Amino acid sequence: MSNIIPSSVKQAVMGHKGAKTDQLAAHTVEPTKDRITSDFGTKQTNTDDWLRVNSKDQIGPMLLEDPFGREKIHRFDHERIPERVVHARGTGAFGTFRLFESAEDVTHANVLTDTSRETPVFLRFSTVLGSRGSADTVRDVRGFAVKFYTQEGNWDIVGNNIPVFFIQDAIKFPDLIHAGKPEPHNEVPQAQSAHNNFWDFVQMHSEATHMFMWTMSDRAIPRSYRMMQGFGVNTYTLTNAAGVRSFVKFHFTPELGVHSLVWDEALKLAGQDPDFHRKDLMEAIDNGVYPKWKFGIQTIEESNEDDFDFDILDATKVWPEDLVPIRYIGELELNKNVDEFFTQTEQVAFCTGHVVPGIGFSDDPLLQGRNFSYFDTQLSRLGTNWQELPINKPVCPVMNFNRDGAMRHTISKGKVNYWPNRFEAQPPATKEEGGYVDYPERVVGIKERAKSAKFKDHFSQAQLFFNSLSEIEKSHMLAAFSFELSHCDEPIVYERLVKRLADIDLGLAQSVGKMVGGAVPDKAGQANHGKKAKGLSQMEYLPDEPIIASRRIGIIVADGYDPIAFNAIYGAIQGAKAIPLVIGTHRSETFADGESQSGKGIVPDHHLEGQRSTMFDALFIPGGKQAIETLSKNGRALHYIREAFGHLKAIGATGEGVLLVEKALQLPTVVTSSDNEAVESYGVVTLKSVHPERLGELVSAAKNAKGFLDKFVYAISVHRCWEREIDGLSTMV
Ligand code: HDE
Repeated sequence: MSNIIPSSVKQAVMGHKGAKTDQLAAHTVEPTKDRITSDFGTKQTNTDDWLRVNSKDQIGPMLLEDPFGREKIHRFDHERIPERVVHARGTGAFGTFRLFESAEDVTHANVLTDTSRETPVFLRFSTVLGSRGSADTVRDVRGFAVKFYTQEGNWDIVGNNIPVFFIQDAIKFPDLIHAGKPEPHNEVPQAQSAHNNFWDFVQMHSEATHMFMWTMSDRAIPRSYRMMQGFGVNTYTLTNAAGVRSFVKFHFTPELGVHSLVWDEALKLAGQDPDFHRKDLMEAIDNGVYPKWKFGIQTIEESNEDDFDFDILDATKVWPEDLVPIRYIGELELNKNVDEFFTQTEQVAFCTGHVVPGIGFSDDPLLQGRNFSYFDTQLSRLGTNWQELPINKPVCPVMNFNRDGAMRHTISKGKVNYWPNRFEAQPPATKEEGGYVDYPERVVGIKERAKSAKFKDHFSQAQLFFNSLSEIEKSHMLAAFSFELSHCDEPIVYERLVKRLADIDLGLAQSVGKMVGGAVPDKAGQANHGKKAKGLSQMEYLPDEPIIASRRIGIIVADGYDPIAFNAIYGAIQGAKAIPLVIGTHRSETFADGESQSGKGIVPDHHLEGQRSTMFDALFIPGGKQAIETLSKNGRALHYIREAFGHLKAIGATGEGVLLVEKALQLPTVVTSSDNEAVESYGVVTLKSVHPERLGELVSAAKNAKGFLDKFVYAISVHRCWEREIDGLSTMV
């Protein structure tokens, strides 16, 4: 049942071409049927036995002389390169950036003004703290690094899924990362901020407060890379043709809405499927459900720089959308998976310093440090000539006299390697010819190690963020702090942090304090200003329509399942571009009710022990008397339903399947089934008596729709049934 990709979609995926993919093709080798050779091309007769001196019937010593044996082991010994010092764990894909509105009023960058262009991109998502082999679903910031291969050179936005950062000045980065990474004495814990050192550091650096509020929110446990926002975070600049400069922040907003896992699910997935996010991205692209983001800019004219009560160059602050609206001007789509992980996703090298004419930097003290760091780190990770690696090459011509260095590939002809020279070498380009012109900025000041006064406000926006969250998000934040601080065993760490929370919200500080122990504050440190802002709660980012495209829906069956309900729902899910996956009691042929003699069974995609409920967005149980009798005696099947309910997922059941849900949940208020019509209660959609007409066609999914299918699809599209949590039902199963 697993081949759900229509061939038309497959062709579209395979046929995707672009300037970058064409360029990469020249470096790509297809698998061949050629005989194995050494690295230098000599065919081998035996690749299994090292050359050795044997005596009769007795194995003898191996010879160092064997060049093939040595070559193979030597190549293997040196396969690893240093992992990224942060953001080591990641995954990437190719795509296309399209502009639908010119931003020529603020920039002369062609990539942001020429609406007829399609710019190829490579996007790498990552976690920050974990090593290359760590799990995808840990609580952490996610990297969102985009390389635009523009006709004027590479432009990199090396962003995150959270719009602010922990520190204001790049010089603090090594301390921050040392504090967050595993502790030095025992290399524990992996990929977690839940430890003494992290909370010790961020408490002592009050500028980190705003950001740690975000990492304790659901933003740090995304459901999918495809369902999170991307932010450039730092303040860049744009300059228009008339030479007027604006400050800018970059935004990517996902078409599918912003959704998260629930914490218990994230914890379990880290063990059950550490590659969950990687696989999710590949699966969506393979199925032709291309992830898309709207691309937006917030701009502030240079002359208005001082109009705000925060410094617009401070990366610990957002520019509230009520003050500076986002203008959406383009769209980014991912449409091609990588051909090889190492040479593409691992070797891709992003640098904040890579900008194109019309885009520049500001004096943001974090950005300026980053401009040094990214270039520098590529040297230790990839070596001097990293810019020549196929994935990093621009699609436009490169011409300069940078030469040599280890592993130089390009063969540059000619007698000179300098400019100017006695030949007809071209001078550097003028602005009109597309040359990069640095903005002529007057800089006068005192050389000192200090930042301006506005950088000292560390709590106002942390309060703004907290106040703007929904009650559900706030309760998740309380749970997150409780989890994290309960992993800190030094009272000085959690007591101080609870006290810090009283600078944001006294109620939050008291609730966390009670959970984690130690003194519970009785008065606020800094009074909460009570203000809220638009765009901070992720609940604001739902898709415009009730869509379920790319959602994974598990259909639980056993021998004797009801084929009418099964086929109707399976087909409808496929029609809505979601992914139906059949879960059986085993992965061998399973027969529908009355079909066991016909020999035409289905082979489930998985069995109940192989893939857990955590891997699906919703469950459907089609019923069938014999099937439900079997499943009622199967503890794992009952646990599946209970767990999915606890994780607030939509559950659909028809016929005898309703009895299984009743048995699993033991919550009479939830399964309020009726014989003849579809009923929805707490995201559980049931229909007792199955008739194709009552199942309905998928016409218009909506909460008050009549048919079973419309109701079920709507319940999936809203992502989670929050009412279960609000009414305290999710913890009862
Ligand atoms: Fe990074 N960061 N960073 N960072 N960062 C790296 O560069 C650094 C910061 C971000 O998928 C490193 O190539 C400093 C903010 C992403 O390959 C390194 C500072 C934001 C990635 C580095 C920051 C980021 C990195 C490690 C403080 C969000 C992964 C490997 C001034 C806007 C890129 C590498 C990829 C990677 C330095 C802060 C995002 C060491 C010094 C703020 C998405 O150069």
